[in-house]
Amino acid sequence: MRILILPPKNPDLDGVACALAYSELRKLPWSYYGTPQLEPRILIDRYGIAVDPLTPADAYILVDNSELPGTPPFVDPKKAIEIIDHRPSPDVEKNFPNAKIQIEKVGAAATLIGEKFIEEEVEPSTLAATFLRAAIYSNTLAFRASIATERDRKVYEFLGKFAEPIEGWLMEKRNEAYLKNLEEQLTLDFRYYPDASLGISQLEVFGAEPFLERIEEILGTLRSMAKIHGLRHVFLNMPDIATGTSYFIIKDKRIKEVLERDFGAEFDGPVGKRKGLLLRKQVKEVVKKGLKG
Ligand SMILES: [Mn+2]
Repeated sequence: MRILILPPKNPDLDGVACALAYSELRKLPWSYYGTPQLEPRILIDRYGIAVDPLTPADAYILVDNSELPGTPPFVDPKKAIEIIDHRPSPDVEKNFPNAKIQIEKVGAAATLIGEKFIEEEVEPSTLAATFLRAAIYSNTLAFRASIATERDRKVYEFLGKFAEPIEGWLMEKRNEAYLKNLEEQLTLDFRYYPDASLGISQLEVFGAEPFLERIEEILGTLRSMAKIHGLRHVFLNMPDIATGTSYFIIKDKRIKEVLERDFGAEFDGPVGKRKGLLLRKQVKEVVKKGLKG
């Protein structure tokens, strides 16, 4: 019986790290469907990772995914025999009736895979440890995100004995790629909410200065996104993982008022900041409410 390990479609680093490391632990092939995101692409290039062919298997193990939309289209959900994820998924038992399911709320699915190495007393290879460790670091925003748990920290520390410490390098590479394709990146990670005529772009940076030097360009991109989608209000949410400071780039007076009042942001012209990282999912409802009120 051929069993294939798969991360979600277009996987992020968490998904790729889980599949790669679990493949090592279980001695099973892994592959991915779609295009890996920027961070896993950087590491796949660095280490010259080749995956097993993506052909239908007799059974599947899904990692960092427990939902149908994230599941590659050729996978028959009835053939999923194991699911490992870290986000609640209410219909998981209905959607994957034959799977052994492990869903536990930690900062990264990579933490759950790392724990299996610890429990089974297996030493991970440098490669597996490096991927898992970088995934935990990135997913928890360097442990500054509220989703980070003690379990994430523990596994991160354990993996440190085997991994190459590449997190800083990876964050710098990511910044470089963002700076090279700033407009594209802002457009890619733009979400909009027609009910509030609001659009929010997000950029997770590691060191904000080089981005703050390009305010006019950022404002220009936001303006054209507003125009394209017919939105009255737009801004950029820019958490800086290096310092744990959140930046907001914005011309809109009303949004500034909401961010000052509800999140304690301090503005100097179009740039606002506050201590502590805020993600778009944390600010969007508050801003929407503020715009309506
Ligand atoms: Mn994940």
